[in-house]
Amino acid sequence: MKFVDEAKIYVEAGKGGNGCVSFRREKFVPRGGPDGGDGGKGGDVIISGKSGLASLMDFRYKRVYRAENGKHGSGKDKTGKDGRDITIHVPLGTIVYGEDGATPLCEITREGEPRIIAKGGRGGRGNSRFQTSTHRTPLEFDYGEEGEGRHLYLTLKLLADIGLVGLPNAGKSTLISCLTDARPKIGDYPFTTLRPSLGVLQDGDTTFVVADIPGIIEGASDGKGLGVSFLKHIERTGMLLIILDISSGSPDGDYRILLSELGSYNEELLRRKRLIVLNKADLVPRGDCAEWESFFMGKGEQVLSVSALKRWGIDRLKRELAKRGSGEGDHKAPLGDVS
Ligand SMILES: Nc1nc2c(ncn2[C@@H]2O[C@H](COP(=O)(O)OP(=O)(O)OP(=O)(O)O)[C@@H](O)[C@H]2O)c(=O)[nH]1
Ligand SMILES: [Mg+2]
Repeated sequence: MKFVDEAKIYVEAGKGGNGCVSFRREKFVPRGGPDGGDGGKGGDVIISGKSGLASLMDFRYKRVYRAENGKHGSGKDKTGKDGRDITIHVPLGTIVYGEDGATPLCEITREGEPRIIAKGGRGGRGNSRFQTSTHRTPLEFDYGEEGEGRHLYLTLKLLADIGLVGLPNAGKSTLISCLTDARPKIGDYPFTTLRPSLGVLQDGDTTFVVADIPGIIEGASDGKGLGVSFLKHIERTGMLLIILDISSGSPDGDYRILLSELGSYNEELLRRKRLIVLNKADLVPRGDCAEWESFFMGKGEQVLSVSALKRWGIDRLKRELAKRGSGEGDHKAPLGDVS
């Protein structure tokens, strides 16, 4: 399955209702004046941010969004009803482009903040609007205006505070399910995770959004495995957790591969705050943890050993994240912005 972080949709606002041509018919009033009402306005198509959504998957199944047309005007100067607007809910971090895919129309970064992306057509005027002192039986009316229709191209970069990076099978998904409310699929085979998912880590008053992404292998930046394009989802995180399987036989080699792939994707990721998490500590003798910890500390890294499976060291990890994450506020999404 391909990760869906891009979508093309077509939106069409409602057409305005037509104006009406009508004349009063009343008893004892032989020639009543015009009383054709105006048409109602077509509904707008609105786009709005919604926390809790983490992918553009839904747009794969429904690609066309139409707002309701305005109703036609009618006699007795009755204005047609306005068409209902429709609101398209997109995940926070969605960038909306026009058809060319190059000009961003808007970026949705907050919950709510509805924006009109296609305007409904105006209702047409009924014939009573055309009456003048010399023109008493007007037959003129307007048709309702067409609603705006446009193709949109949506892309999503997840807004996460912390990104989990590791080789396939290192235990990233197991770890995010310990740290947060997310429950991604866990499997004892590589590439269990095919698309990024988000979880919310709550520690006291602090809330972080953590992103679990597919595993990276050597050569991923040249397209091996699932490639590295999903790294865009962690490009804006404030901190990276480098998850190494301590039982793999070569955590140092794994570490080098990961840094090299991260660097090939974007040099800047290497300067990002990071913490090395040595996972699967339950599978090795205790002394090995201490040795690898000092090995990585010798490289100037911050390091912690945990077992995501047995939940060893998880509380300590949470505390570390809370402490570090609160240091620099630049990437930290404010509370209420997160799902
Ligand atoms: N013994 C042990 N096994 C673990 C630990 N953490 C994860 N595992 C196991 O390792 C396997 C892979 O775990 P996942 O969480 O799916 O790994 P992942 O890094 O998300 O893998 P991909 O999504 O394929 O990249 C599963 O069988 C887990 O049960 C741990 O701390 N100790
Ligand atoms: Mg996984």
